Amino acid sequence: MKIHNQDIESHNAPRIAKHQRAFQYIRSEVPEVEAVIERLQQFQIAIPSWALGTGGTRFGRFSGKGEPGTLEQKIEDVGLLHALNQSSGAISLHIPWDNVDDATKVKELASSLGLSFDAVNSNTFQDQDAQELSYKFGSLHHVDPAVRKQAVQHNIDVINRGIELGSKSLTVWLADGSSFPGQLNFREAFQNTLSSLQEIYAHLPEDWKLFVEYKAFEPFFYSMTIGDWGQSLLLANKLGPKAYTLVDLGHHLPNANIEQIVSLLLMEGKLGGFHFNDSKYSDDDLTAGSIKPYQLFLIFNELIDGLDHLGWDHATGLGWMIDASHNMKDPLVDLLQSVEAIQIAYAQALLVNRSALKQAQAKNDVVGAQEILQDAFRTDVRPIVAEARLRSGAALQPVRMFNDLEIRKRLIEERGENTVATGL
Ligand code: PSV
Ligand code: MN
Ligand code: MN
Repeated sequence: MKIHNQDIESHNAPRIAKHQRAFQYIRSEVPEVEAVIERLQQFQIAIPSWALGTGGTRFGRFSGKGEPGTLEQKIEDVGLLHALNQSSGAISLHIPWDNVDDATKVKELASSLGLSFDAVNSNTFQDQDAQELSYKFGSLHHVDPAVRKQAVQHNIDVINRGIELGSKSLTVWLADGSSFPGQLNFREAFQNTLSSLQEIYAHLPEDWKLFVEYKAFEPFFYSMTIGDWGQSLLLANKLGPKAYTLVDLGHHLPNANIEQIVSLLLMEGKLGGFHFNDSKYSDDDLTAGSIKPYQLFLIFNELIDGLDHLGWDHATGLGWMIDASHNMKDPLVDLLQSVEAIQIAYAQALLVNRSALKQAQAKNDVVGAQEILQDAFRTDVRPIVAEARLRSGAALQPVRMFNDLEIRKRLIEERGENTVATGL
């Protein structure tokens, strides 16, 4: 199915007067509103191809209906999201979950929907049918050089796929680690990982980036070979200028100060990509902003401070991606909610009075600094985000429009009830 301009206009028309009232008020309160709108219009958040179907829990999977069964259908789903919010103009692929038969056709379809390809992801955390050697005991860190070679080759294949699609980055996340003390020699595991990554790095085109994602736990529970931002940064520094750390919000030990991590990675110019989601316990992959919206705001506060300090463009300086999994809600609705939560946090952080904050910090004015942050966080920026959507030709209320147009019902009619999208 396709969403037409006419559909957007019919959705917006009855809502415009109420929106204008709310927007006029916030405009009178926030002098920099136009600059914020402009930034929001430029800001695109990539949708993960693996989050378009219903994910499982450790105990079961209750597949949704009308899920995309092919890469083309996944791209169409992201096209629907982008038509509704004009802020999801990119897709991040996971290979081989995404089977790219004809890259030219896939690229054409994506660009007809206004989409580009963000980072391509390799997968050496599962064994595939035709695969010779197993990743049960890891991939790039494996004790057996033949397994490492196979995993390196897979990453090179993924880079080549990405080149065909116009992607500019590779994300490597490894399920390499150990579950019992003594299982691994930590130093050798790390060195094996480094030399494998060096081989992959050697195949990166000049204008590409390599994102090294870390995770403290899961699937292994004693050690992960790239377990935290320090280990990722160490690798990125040793690899060279095209290698960066990728922060996934769910990959830290409980209560980690992620905003401080982000700040220091940016200080080093080594933050490359982001996986947005939210969590209460671990890698819960819940809707962004659904559990800890203040943390999301504080992260954006540091992102803006660090990007501005480096002189990096907000929209293109980092790879902005969602990494989520849905087993309760319609995946498309959940993704619309995530994008909006990210935009809200970004807009609030743009409202922080940075010069006043600096002055408060210089005077050790603890209360003043806190008030400045909370003042921005407690501003209801939803009319600003809606105005940015309106000006970009999107829906004032994307979730509402998704429901009113009965999009899922129409996708079920097209694709059927018994559909399973590839992914976790
Ligand atoms: C691992 O938990 C992870 O965050 C990595 O980014 C993977 O590519 C993705 O999730 C797989 O679902
Ligand atoms: Mn991730
Ligand atoms: Mn994860």
